[in-house]
Amino acid sequence: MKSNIEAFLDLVKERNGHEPEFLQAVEEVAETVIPYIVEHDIYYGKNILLRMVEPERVISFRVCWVDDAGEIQVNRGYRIQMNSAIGPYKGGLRFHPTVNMSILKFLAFEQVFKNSLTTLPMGGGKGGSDFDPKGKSDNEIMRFCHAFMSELFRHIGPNTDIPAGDIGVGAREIGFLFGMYKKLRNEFTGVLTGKGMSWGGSLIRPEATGYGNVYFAEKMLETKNNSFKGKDVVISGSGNVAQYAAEKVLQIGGKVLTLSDSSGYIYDADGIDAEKLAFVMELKNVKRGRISEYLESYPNAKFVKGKTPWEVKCDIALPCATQNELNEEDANMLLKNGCICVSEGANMPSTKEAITAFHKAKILFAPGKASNAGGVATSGLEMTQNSLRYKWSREEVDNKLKDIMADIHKSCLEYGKDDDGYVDYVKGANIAGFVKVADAMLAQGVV
Ligand code: NDP
Ligand code: 2IT
Repeated sequence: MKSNIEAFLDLVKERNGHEPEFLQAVEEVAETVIPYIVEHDIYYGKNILLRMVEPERVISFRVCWVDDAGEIQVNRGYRIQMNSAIGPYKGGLRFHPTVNMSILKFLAFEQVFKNSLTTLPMGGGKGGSDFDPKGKSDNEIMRFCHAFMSELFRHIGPNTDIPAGDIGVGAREIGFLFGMYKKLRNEFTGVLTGKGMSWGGSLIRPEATGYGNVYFAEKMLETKNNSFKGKDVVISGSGNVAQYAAEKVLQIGGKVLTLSDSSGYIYDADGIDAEKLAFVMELKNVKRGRISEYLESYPNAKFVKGKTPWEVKCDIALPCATQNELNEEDANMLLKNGCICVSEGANMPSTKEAITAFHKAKILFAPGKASNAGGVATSGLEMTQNSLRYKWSREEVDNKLKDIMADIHKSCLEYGKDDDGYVDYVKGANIAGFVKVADAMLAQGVV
């Protein structure tokens, strides 16, 4: 006879067979949550997980815009409104040529659990476009964002669905999207988060995902009476999450050895210090250059083309670029080199096989839905400030972020401890995230 997990996954595969990333995210949750459901009568037999894997609504739309050469371009826009049991849909927008239904459904599904873990009242959603921002002028970005919002505006709102940034969507894009929303609705509301500081944004939101990931890793290390002090840290990516993860690691005494982008990684054996990080921020955020250009200013470093940084010996690894960027071979290399802690800043950067290797070796491993939740949590704090028409200080927001990351860590311990005392943070995050959403769904009936 098939197990409950197999039967469930067969059904999900039958319906979504062509969506590998979505199936990967669902499988990870099913394997940890179904045994919990089976043991708890209030959840058993209610098809709750089957309801949770079906988006409440999927919106797909055409985005037409004119490029600088006068050519008409056509892209696809999406918004997945996954689950609103505990609050309005909330989650980022990704602009990247790989964006499709599978990627966005995996991200939206993870978002539901992540948002539940933050302790704030936010449902889960995700959206974006297959638009490629690389090499586009500011005017092209603006025209695309305006065209994208000229359809999305009718599906979102400050009490309905509140998008934010993700890969390819940062402060510049949020500005253009907000401008068009405000014009079309004639309303100044907190409909997007990650806004600029002079027009409703929250202090610490730009830093929050990277900082939060490091706060979470600190909590994990504390359980082993350990810390970042004097540790070698390998980071992938060089965008928003990677930059602020690096900044926080430096502030608490770690040494950052690598950063990367989709072309390869840089390895600086002397460490990427605050001055070098400021250079990277200018290079990536203002000049919109490539990470390999780091060598033009710091020729002692090396650039390893076409590879990920997991082959560099380290104590702590922070994958902060994209999904499935760390596979089984990478995991084994990290373990062989003595890595004691992996904390995901990106969404689903480790493959299933890599996670199994970390668990087998019993090292500290945090899944993104727990460790990168600081970004959306601070988005939640931005929404609160918008509703209050008030602004908290940097210190107030940072303290709230720290408290939230500590609470998420506590929830993982509550639900993730194995019999031998090892903490399975994947199990902990999945079950803790599930319980709150499932309770709300049960209370609201079959809708
Ligand atoms: P950015 O667009 O700021 O940066 C993305 C970085 O990842 C870039 O360095 C980019 O390199 C690299 N990257 C993207 N795609 C690939 C790829 N296919 N292979 C290798 N490298 C790649 O995005 P963020 O920093 O905001 O997001 C990074 C990750 O963190 C994503 O998984 C995102 O979902 C997750 N996340 C983001 C949050 C946020 O608040 N921004 C919150 C929680 C999670 P290149 O320039 O070459 O494309
Ligand atoms: O994956 C994520 O949590 C994000 N991209 C941030 C979402 C948000 O609404 O701030």
